[in-house]
Amino acid sequence: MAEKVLTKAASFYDVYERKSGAQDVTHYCPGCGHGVLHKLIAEAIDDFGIRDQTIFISPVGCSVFAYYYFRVGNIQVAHGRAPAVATGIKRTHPESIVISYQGDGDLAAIGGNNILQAANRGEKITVFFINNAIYGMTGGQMAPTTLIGQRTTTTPRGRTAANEGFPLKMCELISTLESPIYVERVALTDPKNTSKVRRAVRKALRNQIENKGFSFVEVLSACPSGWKMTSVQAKQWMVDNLLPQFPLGVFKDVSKELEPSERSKVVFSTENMNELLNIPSEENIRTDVPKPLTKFQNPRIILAGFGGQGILMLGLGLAQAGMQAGYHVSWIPSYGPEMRGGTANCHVILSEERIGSPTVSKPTVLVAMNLPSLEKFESQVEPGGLIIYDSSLINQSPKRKDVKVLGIPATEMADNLGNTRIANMIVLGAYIAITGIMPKDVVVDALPIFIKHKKLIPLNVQAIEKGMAFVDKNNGHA
Ligand SMILES: Cc1ncc(C[n+]2csc(CCOP(=O)(O)OP(=O)(O)O)c2C)c(N)n1
Ligand code: SF4
Repeated sequence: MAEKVLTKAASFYDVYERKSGAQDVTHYCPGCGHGVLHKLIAEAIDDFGIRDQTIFISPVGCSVFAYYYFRVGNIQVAHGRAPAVATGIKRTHPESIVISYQGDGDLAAIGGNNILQAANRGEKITVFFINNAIYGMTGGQMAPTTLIGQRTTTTPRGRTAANEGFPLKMCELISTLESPIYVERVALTDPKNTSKVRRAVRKALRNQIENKGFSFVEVLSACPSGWKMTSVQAKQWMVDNLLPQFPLGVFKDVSKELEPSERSKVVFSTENMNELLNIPSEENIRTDVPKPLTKFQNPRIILAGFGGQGILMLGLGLAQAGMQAGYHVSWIPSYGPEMRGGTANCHVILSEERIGSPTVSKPTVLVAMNLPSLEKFESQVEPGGLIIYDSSLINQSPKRKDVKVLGIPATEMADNLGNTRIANMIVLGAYIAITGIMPKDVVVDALPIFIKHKKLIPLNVQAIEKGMAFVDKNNGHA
C-alpha cells in the first residue's frame, strides 16, 4: 500500500533560530491563522520550485518573525511599507518572486495608501493580506476591518459607524482599480475553505511566476487571543460574523486573458546616468588628494543657518566636491518653514567607506550660520570635533571646551566682496583650509556643477580664497 509521509515544507527552516523562544515551533498562538497560511505558502514555494528566487517581506504585526521560518530571501520592513519595498525589489530584480505578507493594521491602516498605490501601478508582486479584524500583536486594538459592534481595546463599547466609520473592504476597493489582475477573498474556517485558500495562494504565486501582474489574496483568519475566545469559538465567530461582512469569492481575475512571459532581468543603461546625476566619471575622480589629519577624516557634518544663506547649497557643494575628491558622499537636506526664512540645515557625510545612513546625529563638524543653529546643534558635536560659526551674526562663542572652534565673520566678509549671499563659500574655504580635507582646485572644479549662473563662479572662487586666507592669517589650522 502506498504510504504518504507528511513532513514540514522544505521552504521552512529545520530549526527556527529565534533569539528567544522555542526553536521547533512558531511563536503564533494556538488557533491563529498565520501559521496555517505560512504552511500553505511554504508548500506552494516547494511545489513550484521557486525557493531560490523568492523574497518574503514580513511586516510589523504578529507575522514580524516570518523571516525566522521561511527558508527564502527575507526582509522585514517598517509598518505598512511592504508594498513600497516589494516594488523596489521587484523592479530591480524582476526575475525574483516577491511576496508582501501583511496584516490588516499594517495593510489597511498605516499602509493603506502604500497598498493602493502599488496595486494601482500594477506591480508584479503577490500580496497576502491576513485579515483578523484586529491588531493582534499590540493586544487587540481596532483595525480598519473591525466589524460594527465589535469590542476591541480601543472600541470597548463596540465599533460604531458614527464614530469609527464602516469596516474597510480591501478586496472590493482594490478590484475597482484597473491594474490588478487577480483579487480574491478566502477564509481559514474549515477544511473546505482552507483548500480554497491553498488554491488562491497557488494562483497568486503562479501569476507572478508567469509574470502577469499584481495579485491580491485576502485571507480571513482567526485571532483567538485578540478576540478572547477559544480556537473553536473563534472559528465559529468567523462563520457567524466575519463571513457575512466580508463575502468570499473572486473579485477580479483577468489572469487567464494574459499570456505568460519571461521574468527577465531588466538591464538598466547607465550610459547617461552619471551625467544626469552629476556623478563624476571614473577618469574625473581625483586619486591624488592627500588625506586630512586623522581627526578630520570621514567627517559627519551638520550645516545650519537660516533660509537664504545658501546652507543647502553649501552642503551640496561640499558633497559634490567630495565626490570629485574620491569620497563616498551623502547630502540630505531638511526642508520646512526655513524655505520662508526660518532655520535650514543639511547633513553631509564624506567617507572612505560606503555610507550606511545619510542622517547625522553626532556630527564631527558643525557649521552654524546663526545663533539658533549654534544653540540647537552645539551639544551634539562629538568631543574633539570642530565648530565653525559666523561671528558676524553670532555674538557669543560656543561654550564647548572639548572641540576646536573657529569664528569667522563670513557675512561681513561677503558684504565686503559685494554680495552677502557668498558667505557660504567663505565658510567652505575656511572649512577646507582648517581640515585639509581637499585642496582648493577640487572645490573650484566642482563649482560649475552646482552653481547655475556661470558668471558668478569667479566671485565664488574669490570667496573660497578669502575663507582660506582667513584661516591662514588667524592660525586656524588644526
Ligand atoms: C510606526 C509604528 N506604529 C505603530 C506600531 C505598533 N504596532 C505594532 S503591530 C501593530 C498592528 C499590527 O496589526 P495587524 O497588521 O493587523 O497584524 P496582526 O498583529 O493582527 O497580525 C501596531 C499598530 C509600530 N510597531 N510601528
Ligand atoms: S495575537 Fe492573534 S494574530 Fe497574533 S499570533 Fe496570537 S492569535 Fe495570531
